[in-house]
Amino acid sequence: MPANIPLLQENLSKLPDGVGRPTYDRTPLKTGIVHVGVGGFHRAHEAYYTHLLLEAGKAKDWAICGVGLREGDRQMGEVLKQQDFLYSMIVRHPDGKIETTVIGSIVEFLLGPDNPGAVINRMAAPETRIVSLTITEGGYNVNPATGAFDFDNTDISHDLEHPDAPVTVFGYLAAALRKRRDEGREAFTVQSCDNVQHNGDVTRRALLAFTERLDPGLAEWIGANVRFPNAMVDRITPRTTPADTNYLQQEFGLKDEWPVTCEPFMQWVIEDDFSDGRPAWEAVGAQFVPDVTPYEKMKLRLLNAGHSVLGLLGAIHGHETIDGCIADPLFAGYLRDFLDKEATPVLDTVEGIDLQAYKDSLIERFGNPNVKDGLARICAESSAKLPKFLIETIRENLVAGGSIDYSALIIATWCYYSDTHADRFGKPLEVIDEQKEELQKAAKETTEDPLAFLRQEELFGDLVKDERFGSKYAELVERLYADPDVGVLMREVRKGS
Ligand code: CS2
Repeated sequence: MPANIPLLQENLSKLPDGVGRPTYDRTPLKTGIVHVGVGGFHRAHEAYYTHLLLEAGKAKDWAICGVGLREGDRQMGEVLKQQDFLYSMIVRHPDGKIETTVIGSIVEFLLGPDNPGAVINRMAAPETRIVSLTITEGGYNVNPATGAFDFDNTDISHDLEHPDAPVTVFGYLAAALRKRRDEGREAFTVQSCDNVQHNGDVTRRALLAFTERLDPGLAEWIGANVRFPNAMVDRITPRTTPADTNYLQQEFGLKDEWPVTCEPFMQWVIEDDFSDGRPAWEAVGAQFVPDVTPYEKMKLRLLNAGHSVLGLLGAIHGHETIDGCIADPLFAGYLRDFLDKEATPVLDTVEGIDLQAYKDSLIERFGNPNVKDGLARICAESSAKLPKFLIETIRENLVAGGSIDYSALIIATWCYYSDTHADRFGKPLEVIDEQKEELQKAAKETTEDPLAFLRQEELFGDLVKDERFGSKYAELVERLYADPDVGVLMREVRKGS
């Protein structure tokens, strides 16, 4: 395809038939949602649900203003701006079918570091009724073991001292909500879209802890007026690669600087608890339920934990993607056993949810050979993920006398990975983690003290004191350090169970 069509509103009509595009008029849309953290996931999930609703003519007041709070968000803002805030979503099916759609629900983007006041004003504007968040598991600034808000964070101290020029999401939310209160407006809903159990409650507690220090009167107003719906969010969204941009170029002559690619599956289960109205997302597949607990627990402890299982073991073994792991019977078998023998027994059974079928579908989704989900993305920020995805499962199995061997090997592998930053052949691995240095320091002591990694209280609480877990972990980590061929240990764990 020789043409080279830059992605722009005025070029939409020039795109070949194979590309879906907004058929709604974007000009009169009102911005009802301000979203903090515009990455792949937001663009493949909330922004897509909202796009579908705009297509159905049901969301004219709910277009999205993207917000970045970090310097690292600048590039996304620039690309979106340059493309009239349009981007392509490439959905890759397991049978090779690919669907491409240009999404039009984002209509604006603001970067906090450039102009904090503009972000505060946008959030405080009368038409804004929801501020939604994908700020990652680690973004809630709470101690993973105790759940307490971390006031030692220097950015939080900054925001307490400079409430009109904040840098953290809590500073922004507090400033915008204060403005709304002072100007006599309704509060907006704060809607978390992160993989955190009871993500709404966690956001609420964090924001209240912060504002109580800042301004107790405001905290009281927030407590009484702001709603924080809990939600389970799901769609596997790998990092965009040059293969994605090249695909659009070659197939359609379309030049999009930053498309998003994802699997066909998507799910969004939300508690219907909004301060000032919401889009009718149920019309395009979202589920509104009174209590999201069973859904989120199931998803975090099966899907997300399952990802970490494959990510950590697979990285050390030398695999590169999730589908590559599933194609290896040892890994597919280990994952299924972990899900059946350790994750499932401590999940509540829920009427209407068939856990066996859910697990079957997970393995199918992970195995999608066209979604090349890199293990580096999965392993990134494990220190924020594992306390939420895996460590609770271990703790509950210890109480119930259940199996813990599969999990012990995963933690041992995490230790090895944090120490060596290399796979079993010595090939360097990309390690991205806010706690990278602390993790490595603790892991390095393993040869002297096999339990050193487990002694990190912030991550593991008092797990190290459990004799059964400690001795299994110590045995596995020592063997892994002696011979990092993790496959041997995986086979043994499976045999022993
Ligand atoms: C992944 C998630 O971050 C991770 O490790 O497990 O990003 C996962 O792909 C999504 O939660 C799927 O909904």
